[in-house]
Amino acid sequence: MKEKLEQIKKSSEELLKNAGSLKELEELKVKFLGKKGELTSILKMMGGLSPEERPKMGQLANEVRSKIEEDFQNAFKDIKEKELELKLKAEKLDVTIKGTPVAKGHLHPLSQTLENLENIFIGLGFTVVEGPEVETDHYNFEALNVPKDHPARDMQDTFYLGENLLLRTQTSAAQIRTMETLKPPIRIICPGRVYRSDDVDATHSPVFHQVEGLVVDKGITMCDLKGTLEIMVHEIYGNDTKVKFRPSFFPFTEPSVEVDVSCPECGGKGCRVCKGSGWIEILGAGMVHPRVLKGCGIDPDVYSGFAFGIGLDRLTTTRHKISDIRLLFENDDRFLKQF
Ligand code: 2NM
Repeated sequence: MKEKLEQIKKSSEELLKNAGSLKELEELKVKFLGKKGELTSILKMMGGLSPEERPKMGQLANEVRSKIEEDFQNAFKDIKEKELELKLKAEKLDVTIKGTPVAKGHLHPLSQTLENLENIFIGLGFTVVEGPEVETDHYNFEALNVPKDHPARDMQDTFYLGENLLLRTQTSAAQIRTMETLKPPIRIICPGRVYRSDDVDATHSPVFHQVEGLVVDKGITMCDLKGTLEIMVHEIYGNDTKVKFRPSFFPFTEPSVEVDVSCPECGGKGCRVCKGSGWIEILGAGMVHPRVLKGCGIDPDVYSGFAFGIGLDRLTTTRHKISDIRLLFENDDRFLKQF
């Protein structure tokens, strides 16, 4: 029996040395220490020993069992460490290797200019209001004091979608709705896409963008209009830019003006961009016509207001010295990347 125990101890030591995986070890553990394992079957034979031999053999058997158990524990520990080491090696990441650069996008130059304008006017206490692109004849023309026979209503200039529906030719409709629903003081800007049946060339597109502004309160004058627009121009083109107000005509304002800025290309000397004049027209404006105020339920004897319409596309092309408006709509990445 003693020999048998020694032999079990030896063979377990031998086999443990060669075990290469956790699975193999588990199998060996069952083989030696399990309920039906070699050691257990030896211990079952203890009953047949004489009373003198039994304690000695018992002690030896316990020693062998402890030794084998200890060996297994150590073997488990070693293999686990080895396996972890292998796993770490296989999954090793070199965090110092350079990554693949991902091209960063940015806002379209029109969106950048719009964001600039919105921030300027929000800083002056304005709120941004938006409206639908499909409008009724009433909001696009009638409420703006555009007479039935005005040339702007002509089929040639306006995309009609039906008897009364059309693609808005300006964003004023949103301002009319605001005047109908809110009491003065009103300070809003309405940015958005507008449509006119123009032929496409370097300075015209049937789809373009406007930012219209409106202020209505007691005692609003032309001075408020001038001061507001000068702040905007200086923010967009720089403080050295000169601003010129020229008399003009719109059905919805009286008096009306067109606003020019000194040419950002030549500084006013005259060049190809300003067609030699030294000035570039960027917006139309004026004092809101009393008939427009009245139509919205605002008493023109108590309140007055100014309004303006900025061409966002023109503002963007001139400030960035872009020669052709079509570049803004073609989405050529090589062009857009520059802004
Ligand atoms: C322009 C020029 C001048 C304008 C007028 C109004 C409203 F709704 F108050 F009547 N909104 N925008 C206006 C005035 C627009 O665009 C060149």
